[in-house]
Amino acid sequence: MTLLETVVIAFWAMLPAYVPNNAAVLAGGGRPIDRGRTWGDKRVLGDGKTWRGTAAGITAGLALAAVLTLLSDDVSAALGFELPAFEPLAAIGLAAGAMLGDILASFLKRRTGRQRGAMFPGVDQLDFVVVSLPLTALLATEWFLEWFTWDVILVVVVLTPVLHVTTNVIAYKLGLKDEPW
Ligand code: CTP
Ligand code: MG
Ligand code: K
Repeated sequence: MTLLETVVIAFWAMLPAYVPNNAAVLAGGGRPIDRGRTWGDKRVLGDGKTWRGTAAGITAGLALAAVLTLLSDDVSAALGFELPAFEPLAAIGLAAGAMLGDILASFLKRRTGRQRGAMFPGVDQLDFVVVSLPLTALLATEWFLEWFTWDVILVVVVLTPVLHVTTNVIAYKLGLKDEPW
């Protein structure tokens, strides 16, 4: 496999985990998951983690996985190498894992005294990878082992922070997000 092929496979395979964060930003608002509760003198998760944003994020990830699955044969033929179709459990692991990772990151941010919206370098960029990949490995083990080879995982770990920073700066400039991270 060439490096370009590995990058394309990594990006394609991760799209159902990438899009939930962006969908949550667009759809967010309403009731916070922690219902305003605190742990000690700090919020459990904060107002930035809502049911609506989470549901929209997971839905968007699943919908994208379904669309990519329909396109995978044609795109694979056009590119000349195989891209993954998403098994339902793989799609769930990627989309729900991404939202879960983001929620866990907010939990860690509050415990470390960071206000809502504060940045947490490293965690902000990789939280969803750290949860979505193990969850997918658990839910769809054979699919995961077929597609997330070590070289693909390495590309994901390098590529994701770059994409994350880029999309967040764009979302900030468009006025969709309050902070550029
Ligand atoms: N959002 C949401 N539900 C989620 C994730 C995100 O509603 N599960 C929405 C919120 O409106 C949130 C925005 O998307 O403010 C940006 O997401 P994020 O940067 O993850 O949240 P922050 O507001 O920065 O809060 P935190 O410090 O907890 O990350
Ligand atoms: Mg934020
Ligand atoms: K986040």
